[in-house]
Amino acid sequence: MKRACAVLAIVSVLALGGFGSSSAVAAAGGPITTQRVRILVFAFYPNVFKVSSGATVTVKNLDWSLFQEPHTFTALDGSFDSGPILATPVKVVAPDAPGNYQFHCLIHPFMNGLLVVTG
Ligand SMILES: [Cu+2]
Repeated sequence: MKRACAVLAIVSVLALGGFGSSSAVAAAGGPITTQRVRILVFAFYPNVFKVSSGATVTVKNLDWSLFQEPHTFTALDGSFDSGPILATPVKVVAPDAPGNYQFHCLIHPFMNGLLVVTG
């Protein structure tokens, strides 16, 4: 029970903005060319985010060190697929075409989110 509480506390901290901040350029209204995504306890942080077309999304799997659990960052329509993410972060290039791209983990489809690509 103590362990479960500790994990929940970590998730809460991360969900409240520990990860996923966009670049300073984005804050000024310019293109969002990079985005960091973390996977922790079978969830993406952030799980809804916006980038410019062709942006680089770097996905780090923190569950690898916790559980030796692989994950993927994969568009439902096949537009992008990280392949298995283990200890080393994987870079994925966002699609060129603006639109909404639902994504999930191929291994754990209940892990999901939405990537919004702008022009
Ligand atoms: Cu997974």
